[in-house]
Amino acid sequence: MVLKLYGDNISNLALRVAHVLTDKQVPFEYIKVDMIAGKHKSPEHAQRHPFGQIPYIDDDGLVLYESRAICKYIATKWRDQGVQLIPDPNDLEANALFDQALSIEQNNFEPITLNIMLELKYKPLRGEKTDEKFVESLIAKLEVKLNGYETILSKQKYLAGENLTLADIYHLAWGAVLIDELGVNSTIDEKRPHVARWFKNLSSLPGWLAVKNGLPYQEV
Ligand SMILES: N[C@@H](CCC(=O)N[C@@H](CS)C(=O)NCC(=O)O)C(=O)O
Repeated sequence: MVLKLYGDNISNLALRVAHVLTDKQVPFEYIKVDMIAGKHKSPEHAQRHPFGQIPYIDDDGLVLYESRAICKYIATKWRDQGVQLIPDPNDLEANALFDQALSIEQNNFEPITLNIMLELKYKPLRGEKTDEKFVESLIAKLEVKLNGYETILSKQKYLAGENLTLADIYHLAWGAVLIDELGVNSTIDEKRPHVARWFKNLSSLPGWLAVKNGLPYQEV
């Protein structure tokens, strides 16, 4: 049975999973869970995602949520096809550096960029007022974190070493929105040429370009 991805084009995390499925050349059905209509909170979906969120997948009966867990599952199951996104399981050092890079994204990047997104994008969509002072403080925090990124990326091409991994790709979900939609690019500029080179490279990955503006949904 073809893998089903439940998501919505307004969810960048659903697009994260679609990106990885595309890179791994895995055919899938993309099923819309209309977030604006609150469908993700319906009993039907809550049965499959206990937190009433998207994305989640159904791969022949295996229902999996949490976008990073989904992406790792896909990259592992279809290891031998498409773009290689995880290290060789027998390479202890490469896996340690991969785990480190995953942790960097989850602890140093997402908590800040997600909050900037919520303030600048989602609050206005809900008719709420952006807290400009909070955004300023978040951007100041992001600047400091990006100095750490600059140090790492001045020595290697990607966050886990010389090869692209899921850890890099995970930055696109919020990073691309900040830059493409919200114009928060003062943080990624000539002050940090290695971060700029890295992010430009990520933003032009074919898999991301194929999904970033959303995908057609399948009728169910
Ligand atoms: N850590 C989760 C976060 C999932 C998440 O926050 N999804 C958003 C859409 S991008 C959502 O469903 N928000 C609605 C809600 O949390 O009620 C993941 O990576 O999948």
